[in-house]
Amino acid sequence: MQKIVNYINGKLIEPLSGQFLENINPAEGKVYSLVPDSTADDVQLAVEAAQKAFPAWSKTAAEERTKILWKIADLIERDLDQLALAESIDNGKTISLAKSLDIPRAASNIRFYATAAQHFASEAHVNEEDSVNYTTRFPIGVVGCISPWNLPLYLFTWKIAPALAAGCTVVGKPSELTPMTAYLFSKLCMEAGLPAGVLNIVHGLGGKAGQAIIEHPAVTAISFTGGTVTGKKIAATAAPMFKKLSLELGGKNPNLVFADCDFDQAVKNSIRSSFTNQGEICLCGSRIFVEHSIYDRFTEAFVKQTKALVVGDPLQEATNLGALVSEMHMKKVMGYLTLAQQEGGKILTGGHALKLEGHCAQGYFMEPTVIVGLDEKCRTNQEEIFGPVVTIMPFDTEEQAIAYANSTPYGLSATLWTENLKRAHRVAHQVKSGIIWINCWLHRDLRTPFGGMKQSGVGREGGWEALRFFTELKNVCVKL
Ligand code: TXE
Repeated sequence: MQKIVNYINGKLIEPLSGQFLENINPAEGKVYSLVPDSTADDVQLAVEAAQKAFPAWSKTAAEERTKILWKIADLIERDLDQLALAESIDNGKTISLAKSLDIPRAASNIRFYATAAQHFASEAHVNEEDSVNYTTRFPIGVVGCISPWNLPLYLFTWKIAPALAAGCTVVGKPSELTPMTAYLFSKLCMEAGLPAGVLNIVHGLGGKAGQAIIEHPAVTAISFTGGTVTGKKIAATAAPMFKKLSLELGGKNPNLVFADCDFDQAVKNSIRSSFTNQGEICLCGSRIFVEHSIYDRFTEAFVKQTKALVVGDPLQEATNLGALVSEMHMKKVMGYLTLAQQEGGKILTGGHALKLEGHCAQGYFMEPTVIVGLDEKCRTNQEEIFGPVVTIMPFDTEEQAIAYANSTPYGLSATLWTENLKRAHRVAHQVKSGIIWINCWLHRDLRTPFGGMKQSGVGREGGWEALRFFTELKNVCVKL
């Protein structure tokens, strides 16, 4: 059985305890590899390596950092097929999505920050009368980057690329449910000549290895993506230690469809924003609000297209939805279907677990599910389900649509469908979300700030924001 190991101080090593956890292929429901059950001792080794590497890496010329990161991106592209296959097996996502989205985006993340390192500049404030201030930024030190299971290599690289570009050294921890591509990535970093200790990857459980990273006094900043409950716990540990925190947490995103939309585009893209990656994307639009006059027509077309989606073996190119990430997660998602019905919801399509044939017979598959008949306040519409489940509800006025959109504790993203330009801007300004997409979804420009309001997080990733996060400011005032 394949053993994943930690990447510490430039070497691939087993956890000090010798203990491993089972890593399951969710499409087969079977253990297929072992992942280190790392402890605080492994984290200690990783932090020491990162501390040792920090002085040299933080002083390495930006141009040199660019060259190494660029090489890593080249290697990801060279190994695209192998990495996509590994991601699909580890997570249950379709191979087609891993090939078209996850792995290409991992390479883009690295390339984007490889070049950004050279364009990051200081500010100056000149007082004509008597002084000049200049504000410099220094890499903040050893940082912790903790990522989730839904977009494994995509989100892991989204954090470590700006950290490394800024001159920080990193202790990273991918999700214990999807560790494989981060392990393959560590080999690429070695091949690209990343100096020892600059990036360290410690595998293991969140409450053990993850918590040890958060608690370590030498880790100065934490960039975390995951559930809101975990985010609260991390904030409670890190805040009294005055660590810098970037938290990208859950979402319960509204998708507002106005009667004046481009109907076909709205339906087609709402299917994407509902069910891409089995609905396991924090940006998925799980609450669809449709203007009354087109509600019946939209619902009918949406259900028809949902029924046409193929749930199946993630390794088949024709599959639209693969397996959910774990048995536990599938039980959680299925539990919400029971709740939705108790709350008075009617399932128009889906609602069942699926038993596939052949090697996927024991996998965690379920039908994409559409629910109607619920109000915006019920638990089904307030809590993050994080699976292929959406609700559709009608609204009458623009004000009502905005109120519904803002009715949850979350504020990550929102999607609007309307051909009325004034309305689009008016609504965009009133919806309390960090990201608004008008007539599109998951249309990303890596320069833009990424993150949420309210319980969807603290801080923003992306563009300069991430480089600012991984650096510390110093203002120097010179009296003329
Ligand atoms: O995430 P966790 P889980 C949501 C989604 C999902 C729920 C739980 O609703 O059902 O979160 O998923 C590490 N200290 N999202 O349990 O636990 C953990 O090992 C330090 C939304 O998988 O938040 C993993 O590496 N680290 C989300 C990472 O945190 C800790 C994507 C995320 O795990 C830790 C995924 C601790 N105390 C789930 N506890 C999104 N917004 O994209 C856990 N971890």
